[in-house]
Amino acid sequence: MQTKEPVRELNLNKALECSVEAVHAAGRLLRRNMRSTKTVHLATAHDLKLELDVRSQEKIESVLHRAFPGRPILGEEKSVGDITGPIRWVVDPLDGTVNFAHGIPHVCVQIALQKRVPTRNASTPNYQTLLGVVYDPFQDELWTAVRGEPARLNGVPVHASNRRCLSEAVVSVGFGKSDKTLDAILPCFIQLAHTALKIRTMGSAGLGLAYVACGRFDAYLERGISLWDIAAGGLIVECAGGKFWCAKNPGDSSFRMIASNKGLFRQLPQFT
Ligand code: LIP
Repeated sequence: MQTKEPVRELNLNKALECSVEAVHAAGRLLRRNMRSTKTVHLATAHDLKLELDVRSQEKIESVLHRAFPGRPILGEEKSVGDITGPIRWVVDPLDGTVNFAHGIPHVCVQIALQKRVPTRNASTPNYQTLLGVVYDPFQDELWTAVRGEPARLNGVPVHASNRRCLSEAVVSVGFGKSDKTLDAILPCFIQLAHTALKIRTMGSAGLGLAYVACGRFDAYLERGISLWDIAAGGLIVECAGGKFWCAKNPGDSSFRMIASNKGLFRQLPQFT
């Protein structure tokens, strides 16, 4: 059943509660299977898709649909319902799949709630993120944000760092999945390697953004990234007083993005 849910009846508190329940349910599944033999559904030059990506999304879908029947889901593994409608979930059931496949406990589960906003170009609907949840099941760290309210880590308000000098900053860079995005980001990586205190590349965009929000990273940049990788974390960065910028890459559905504290943003390589 597909409902054309009126945006005014959003009940963000209930949406936040069921998002937290969903990421915890998916997190338990990932923790249980961290040391199991992984079934690989797809392997490319710089990426893997696991059966557990699908199982995690199914777990999330069942929680979200129980609370909000018929609300569309734009998910990394599949989409359900009309994802161009007035309201939608955006779900990354396992962000950091290659880390997880290699037993590296640096992964997260992400859920965002978005509403469609007016745009001049009706053929490409525009969305605003109202709510974001990022959960690291191995550190048991839950970042949450509702637009207009403080970002929180395990319920405690967090804020982006206040470092103003790139030479004092820890900057994370994501390398994406294709040679094209690698070639595009490497010049930034080299520039930052010489100018920042340290560079880190960790393999989870959601945690990269969450770390900017709580001041562990001072900035995070990536070129070829999907909406589900950044929707929740981007709002969390903004609600933590940081700066989040993203733009569609020409010719495909990926994004380039820069997240940082307010003081460093202009010192970072700006993506054309
Ligand atoms: C990953 C991102 C990461 C990026 C990887 C991959 P996935 O998401 O979080 O930042 O560099 O290529 O896209 O595929 O593990 O959900």
